[in-house]
Formats: sequence, C-alpha cells, structure tokens
Amino acid sequence: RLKLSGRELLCQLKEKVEVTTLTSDHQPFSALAWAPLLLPPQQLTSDLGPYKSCAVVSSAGSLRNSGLGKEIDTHDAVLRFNAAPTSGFEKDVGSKTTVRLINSQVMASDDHRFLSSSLYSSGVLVAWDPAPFFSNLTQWYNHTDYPIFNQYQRYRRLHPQQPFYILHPRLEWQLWQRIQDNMAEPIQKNPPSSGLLGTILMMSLCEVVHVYEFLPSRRKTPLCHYYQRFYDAACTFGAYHPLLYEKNLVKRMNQGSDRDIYNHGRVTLPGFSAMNC
Ligand code: NCC
Repeated sequence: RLKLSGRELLCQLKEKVEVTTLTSDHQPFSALAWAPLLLPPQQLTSDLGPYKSCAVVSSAGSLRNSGLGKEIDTHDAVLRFNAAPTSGFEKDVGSKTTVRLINSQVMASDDHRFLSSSLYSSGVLVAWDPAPFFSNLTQWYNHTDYPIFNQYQRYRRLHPQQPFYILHPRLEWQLWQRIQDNMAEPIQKNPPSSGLLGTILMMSLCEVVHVYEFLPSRRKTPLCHYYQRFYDAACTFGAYHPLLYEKNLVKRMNQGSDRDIYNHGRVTLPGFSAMNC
C-alpha cells in the first residue's frame, strides 16, 4: 500500500469529500410540506464566509488551563461542538462562536434542553446524524439514529431567525472512506466524530484552519471535556467513532510544527480554496 504524503491526503479530501447541506431541492425533502418552509434555501458554503482564518475548538479536557482563549478569538470565525460552553471558560477557549456543530443525540436528549437552553442561541447551527452506511437520503430519513428532523422543525419554529443547517450525510461516509483507504487495518463502520466533520466544514469556508486540542498537547489528560468533571480516556482515543484514525490522518496533514501540537495543541490545515492540487 502506497502511503500518501500530507499534501496528497489534503488533495484527496478536496477532490473526494463534498460539504453539502440539505435544501428542499433534495429528495425526499422536495415532497415534504415542512421542508421548503424550514430548510435554508441555499448551501451553508454559499451563505457563510469565505474567511481568512478559522479556529476549530475541540471539547477536550486538555484545553483546561491552556490560556488559548485570546488566540482563538483572533480568528475570523470559530467553530465549537455540541454542548461546549464559552461562559466561564473564556480564558482557555475564547468567547466567539461563529458556528456550532451538534450531533443529533444532543438535539434529542432531555439533559441538553436543546430547544430552550441559551447555549445554542449564538452563531450558526449545523446538525448531523449518523446515517446508515452509504444510504440515500430517503433511507436515512426513515431510519435516523436520533429524531433529528422532529427536533430540527421544533427548533426552527421556536428560533426562526437563527440560521440552522443540516449536513448531507454523504459527507460522513466519504470522509470515512478517506480514513479507511489510508489505513492498513479495517476500521469500525461508524461515522467520524464531530471533530473531524467540523474541521472539514471549516476547510471549505476558510483559507487557513487552526484546530485546537484535537491532537492532544502536553496537557493531555483523561478529563473528557474542559467543561465537565468526567474522566474517560475513550473521549480522546475513541470507542464508537474511529477517533484514533481520524487523529492519525490529521497528524499527517498538519502543516504546522510538532512543537505547536506539543505546546498549544494546535494543528494548521490549509482551506480547500488555498490548495493547489
Ligand atoms: O465529546 P464531544 O463529541 O462533544 O466532543 C467534540 C469533539 O471534540 C473532540 N474531542 C473531545 C474530547 C476529547 N477528550 N478529545 C477530543 O478530541 C472529538 O473530535 C469530538 O468529536 C461527537 O463527536 O459529537 C461527540 O459527542 C459526544 C456527546 O454526544 C456530546 O458531547 C453531547 O453530550 C459523544 N459522547 C457520548 O456519546 C457519550 C462523543 O462520543 C462524541
């Protein structure tokens, strides 16, 4: 098996992975009464950006005491995940939120109070749901992992002014295929984590993307999230998601130095528009 260079991996991603969001032009949504009223008429990538520099802030416990907040906020756009807060953690993670990427479990579980919590009210929301392996939209619509569409409709009716997109699930499996094709061993058939999905999303909007504490720094810790007292090494290494393989791929694509990873947990990736393939 040929081992691709970082540049080659980046070009593969640019060529083979499509960052698409759902519109009512897609089947089966064209035939559903709610879809043209609630889904955005345009693609996320045509509504947002392009940005010069972007930050992707993982939720890792190693962000604690990082002091990275100021640096993160200097970016033109900042992406955060799921229920990760900024309030009370500004010193370490900053306060700007341009995009929040949430999985369908967060939308559906009672603990997160997705419909009412103010945590979700700033920035652009983007949701995703683990779709069956290479299914079409209709198959997925009938078998979502969590009730993403019910919750989406409810949220949109309560917060009609906030932009809210749903990722086309094709992205999950195109990305999964990039990971599998570049690993020697078979990986679990589960979609990549929000972390990798959000990184690719920002690579399609920005010239340069800095990803924080996706590859752990010297602050590496079994603490799962910077915002919760919960310890589990699987948060960093993965169980359901092929997280270790995702991290291996990002390590190979990193254009920054190993020092940046070690000291700041910082990876530097070029945006798709800035790449010469
Ligand atoms: O934990 P989670 O992810 O919300 O974290 C967002 C992304 O940050 C990266 N991360 C996180 C913690 C850590 N120690 N190291 C990391 O590298 C990962 O890239 C991760 O994707 C998810 O991917 O959506 C996930 O969501 C949680 C959970 O649903 C939400 O936090 C809401 O509570 C999942 N946890 C469980 O299902 C128990 C997690 O597996 C993946």
